[in-house]
Amino acid sequence: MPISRKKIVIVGPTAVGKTSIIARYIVPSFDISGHEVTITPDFSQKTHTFGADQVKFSIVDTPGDPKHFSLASSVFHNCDFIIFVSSFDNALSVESMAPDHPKSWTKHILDSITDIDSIRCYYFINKEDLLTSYPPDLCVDKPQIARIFDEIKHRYPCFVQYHYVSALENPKEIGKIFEGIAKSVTQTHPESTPTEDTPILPNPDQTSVSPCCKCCDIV
Ligand SMILES: Nc1nc2c(ncn2[C@@H]2O[C@H](COP(=O)(O)OP(=O)(O)OP(=O)(O)O)[C@@H](O)[C@H]2O)c(=O)[nH]1
Ligand SMILES: [Mg+2]
Repeated sequence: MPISRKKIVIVGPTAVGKTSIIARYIVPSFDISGHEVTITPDFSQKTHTFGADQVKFSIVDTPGDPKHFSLASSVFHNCDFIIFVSSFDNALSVESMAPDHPKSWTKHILDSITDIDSIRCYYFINKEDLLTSYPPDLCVDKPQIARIFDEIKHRYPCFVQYHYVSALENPKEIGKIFEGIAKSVTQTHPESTPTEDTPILPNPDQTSVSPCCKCCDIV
């Protein structure tokens, strides 16, 4: 069975929901009611199977609090994907993703990575559920996010897509987005190692790829 092993690192300001997104992706029924500040990188794994192909993700959760976040750590070593996370209720978490922001997350991280050509990045904006329960002026609006994503993608073409998510209300959609990323691995990385008795055949799943969520249609 061809197996691809890929490393995903999740980054972004504190309390935007990085740990919650991962927890709900790994176990959709996971209770995410509290904020337990992540203080050191935390590792989890999940495997996706597409016919005869397997994609094994190692996922690294990182601290968002500047007291604990450190680029000196080796978390980005051999990384394949980086997911940047902001949240709708935190305007600064969105603004600070822009490459020209004085404390830009994208610039800070991506300019420090030497083999950036081998990395693909995604941008998640979490807590979409708050758009319906919070006063609109307390939430970042979607056109602003689209503008900032354009700036990011212009500077860093390694960005693929952005997704509105809600770890609280829609873990299924988060699962689908990760599944879409895994599927892209089987399509773009034919170097995955087949065993002797598994000849490389077209993967039947590849012919039926549909947008993995509603955001895929906009970007
Ligand atoms: N309303 C809402 N709350 C959420 C959502 N996702 C996470 N939260 C809440 O946001 C808070 C912070 O979530 P975490 O996942 O701990 O945030 P984090 O980004 O890992 O924070 P650090 O570890 O400090 O970097 C918690 O109280 C979660 O319950 C969501 O989709 N909607
Ligand atoms: Mg955390």
